[in-house]
Amino acid sequence: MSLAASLIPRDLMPIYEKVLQDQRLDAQDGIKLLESHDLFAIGTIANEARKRRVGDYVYFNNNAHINYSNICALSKVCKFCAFGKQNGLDPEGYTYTIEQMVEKAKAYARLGVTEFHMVGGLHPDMPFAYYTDFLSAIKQAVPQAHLKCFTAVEIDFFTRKFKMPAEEVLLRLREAGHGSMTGGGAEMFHPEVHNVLCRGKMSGERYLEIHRIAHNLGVRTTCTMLYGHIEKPYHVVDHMLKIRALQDETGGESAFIPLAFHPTNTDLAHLPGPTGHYDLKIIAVARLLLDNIKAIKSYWVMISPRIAQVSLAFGANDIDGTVREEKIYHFAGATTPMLQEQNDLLRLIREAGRIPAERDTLYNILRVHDQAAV
Ligand code: V47
Repeated sequence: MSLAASLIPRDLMPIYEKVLQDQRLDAQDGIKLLESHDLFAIGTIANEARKRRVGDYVYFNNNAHINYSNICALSKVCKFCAFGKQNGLDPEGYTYTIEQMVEKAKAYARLGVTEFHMVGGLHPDMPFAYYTDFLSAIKQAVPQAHLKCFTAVEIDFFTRKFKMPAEEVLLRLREAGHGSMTGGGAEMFHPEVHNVLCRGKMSGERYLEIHRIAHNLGVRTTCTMLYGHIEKPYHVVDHMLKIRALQDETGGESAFIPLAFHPTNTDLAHLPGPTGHYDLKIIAVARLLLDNIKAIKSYWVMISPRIAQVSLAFGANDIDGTVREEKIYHFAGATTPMLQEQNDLLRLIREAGRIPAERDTLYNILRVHDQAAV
């Protein structure tokens, strides 16, 4: 028996054997893993799956988040969100002008940023031209940058507000310089959870439909799951398997990012939020169930650089990027930093015994940092 196998308890052994035989796990396997407290065993199985499927590279990129506005028509709907503000009623509400967006983009481009991650609230008043104009103005100012913008929730909002099918919205955004979509807004698909977290918001089915439409147009997306609130293991498994089924169909998801719920300043502030143990378990289960998504991303802003680093031994192979500016999580009281310099990311990855691979948004490798730090 190998050292790894000796760490696996009897009840998880069939799952480990499936991984060794490259067999797909099912819903019951997912629930068994989530119900187990044997984190080392779960991590060992996930790490084995990671090694077999994607090797030793850990991806990161030089990115900057720019949240164009926090004015949101859903600010009273999404109980988990502290970012969205009511139009005209909240002193913390803001909307950047196109000039402000361009200035930010130019300043970040001087720091070597290759990707702008731009999402915002559902602004009830801005015209469609606001979005296409900021895309084209930024693209003109920083032509080399990839504009990873808008969640499925924003795209769905644009279809209703501007009375266009999703295909047309996406094609017009693409003409203006849009590159790919972000994965936010998925929350948790299961109606039992969705109805408590955000009753009245776009459904999980619609999120998946928007992603399907995007993939069919050749627009890549990432996908997410908000965890650590009221969910049970079967809700987590349901969410992941729905994403897996879509990925079987289209192959358009480049990464899965579990988002750790931060309760401060939200309507769910009475909840404690996830622990480090659960963060690691979720990453591991994502690696194991999502056998068709190559990048399982640990978003250090939400789980801290330390847990993100440890998660590299639990199935993760992507540590997001430099980020630089983050509002959604910090409005919810996050105390994590907003910036990790490239050297910080390299150190986290190297100390975990892995190889840092700097990537672009679409996972083309720009540089493998395989030399020791200087
Ligand atoms: O859509 C909102 C979530 C998302 C809270 O695509 C919260 O590569 C935790 O989607 N606690 C935005 N989460 C972040 C996001 C993201 C981040 C990094 C990478 C990518 C990617 C996407 O954050 C929102 C919502 O689902 N969120 N409020 C909160 N209190």
